[in-house]
Amino acid sequence: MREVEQFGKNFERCPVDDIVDEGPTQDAVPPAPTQAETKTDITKFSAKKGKAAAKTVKSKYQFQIMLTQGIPIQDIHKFADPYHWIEYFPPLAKRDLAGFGARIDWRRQFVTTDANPYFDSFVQWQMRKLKDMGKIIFAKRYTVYSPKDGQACLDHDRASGEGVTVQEYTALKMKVIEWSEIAKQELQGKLPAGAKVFFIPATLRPETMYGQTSCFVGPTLKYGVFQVGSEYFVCSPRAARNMAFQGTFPEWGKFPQVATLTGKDVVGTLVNAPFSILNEGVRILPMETVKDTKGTAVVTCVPSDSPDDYITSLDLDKKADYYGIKKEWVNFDHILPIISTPQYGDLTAKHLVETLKIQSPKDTKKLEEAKEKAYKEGFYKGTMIYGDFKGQKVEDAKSLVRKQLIHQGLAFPYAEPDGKVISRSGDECTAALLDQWFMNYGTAENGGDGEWAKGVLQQIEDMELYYPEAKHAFEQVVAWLGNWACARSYGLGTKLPWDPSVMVESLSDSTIYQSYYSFAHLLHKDMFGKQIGPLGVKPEQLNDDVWDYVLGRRDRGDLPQSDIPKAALQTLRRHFDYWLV
Ligand code: ZZB
Repeated sequence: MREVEQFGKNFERCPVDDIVDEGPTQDAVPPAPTQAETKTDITKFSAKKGKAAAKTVKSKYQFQIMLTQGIPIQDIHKFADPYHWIEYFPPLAKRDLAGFGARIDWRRQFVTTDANPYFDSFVQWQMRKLKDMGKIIFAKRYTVYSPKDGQACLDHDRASGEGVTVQEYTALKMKVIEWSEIAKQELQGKLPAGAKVFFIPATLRPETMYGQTSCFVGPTLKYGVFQVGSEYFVCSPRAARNMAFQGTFPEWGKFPQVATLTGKDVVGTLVNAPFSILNEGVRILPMETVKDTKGTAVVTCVPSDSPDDYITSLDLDKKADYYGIKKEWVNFDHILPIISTPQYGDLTAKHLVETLKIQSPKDTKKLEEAKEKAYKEGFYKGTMIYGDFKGQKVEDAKSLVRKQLIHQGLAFPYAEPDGKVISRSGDECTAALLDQWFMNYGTAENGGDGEWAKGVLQQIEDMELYYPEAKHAFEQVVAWLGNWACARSYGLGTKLPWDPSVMVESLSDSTIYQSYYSFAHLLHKDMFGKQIGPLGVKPEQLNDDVWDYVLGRRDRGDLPQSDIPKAALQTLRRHFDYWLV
């Protein structure tokens, strides 16, 4: 629809530069794994191959993808109507399946969504049933979101970034005590007198905050000073844009920027580091490897547990003059043991930097390895040896320290997509905190009540599978699945029965749809359910009691209240029962 508006009905206004040649491209290479599975979400399943990866043709726009599928250009605009898709493709699919030699019982064909009123009724029943059972809940959750489209951007709505999910951080509020000289000049007249300004590092390790010795910025990166109510935050504009959709700023989607600063200009600024033993404050220092594509581009420095921070601090300490900083700003002699681990002792970062012989902050490969090891050992085997949760396992202390920080107004939750996601409308997606309907699949660890997951895990346990890895893979999916957003506001689908402004998401209505094949041919003759089938049942006759009966939720003898003849009900039930073991 957007491309038709943009380029005209036959896409005649698409700039020539944007028409790209066909041919294999980088897209053919599976995307790099998103966020190593070694952090807080250590068990997270990350799809390495997907539809996006399988596409071998470099096509910038949807209409170009369709052209490569052989659809004539003058027909493409018709696909702006979602119903055109389900008219257009089924005959082609049938042709190809027949050509392929597949033997298919075409009497049982049906299209899903409300394009077929019989199937629509079946999905509505299923959704009501799940809601009554407490399996569908309404809650606020982080979701990959396209500001341009004004809605969640699920996997199949993405031009790139399939499989990318949301990573949650703790955003720390480091209050400015004294600006560097250059920053002071830069900010003159831009902030009210006595303004409360905070540097906002994003961390995955709130439990290590006791050991902060400084805070890093990328010297060449651009930072914004953003007004957040009566306070001001310093972070990358990209991070501020994410926060704008998470309720951090007073107005949804807005992140007013009052000044711009370059990283090197703020070096030397003294900031308060919440929970740090250095309560007189820590200094902002330069770190070349800070990326502006991750977190807030402000990184708090914990040299006891972060190998990157340890080696950078060591380098800054050794070459203070070269970096134009004062040696005492680095606090290299204030490294605090916070976590004790069986393998790496109580200064994990130092141990790993030394044993892996990491020489400089530029040893990126070895540092990546060290970081992964530090995360794993710290999270699974570490014990707190400092702070309020001394003696407790890091696994438990992590969220307790985070809660404390947030509770005391020293931090707030921050989330972002853990990789770049571009929506089909060409928008770079953010993470947004949205009210949503969810399938309560989650385990206790990943946001659900755990009940459903427990049952599923038991069933997996009881299954005899040919490959033991398959069992493991199933278990991983249960751990990763979390609460699944099951509704969306556009496209095709069955309307959510109690909230018709949204539609059942396309995977959520597919979990038991296979059972529909057992009686589809009895209900309707054509795939759209326009011609009534041999039992003479009309879609409006299919109330919830009837579905309960047909799908085995009532005893065989317990016929539902319905004007469908008894024999027809029993036939439907028998066709379903046939497949039960
Ligand atoms: C404090 C801290 C203490 C961190 C620790 C780590 C560790 P990751 O793991 O690569 O996803 N970080 C955050 N933003 C950036 C950025 N823009 N550029 C470079 N580094 C960044 O990144 C998450 C961690 O990397 C964050 O958590 C932050 O440093 C840093 F003991 O905050 B952390 C083994 C690691 N230990």
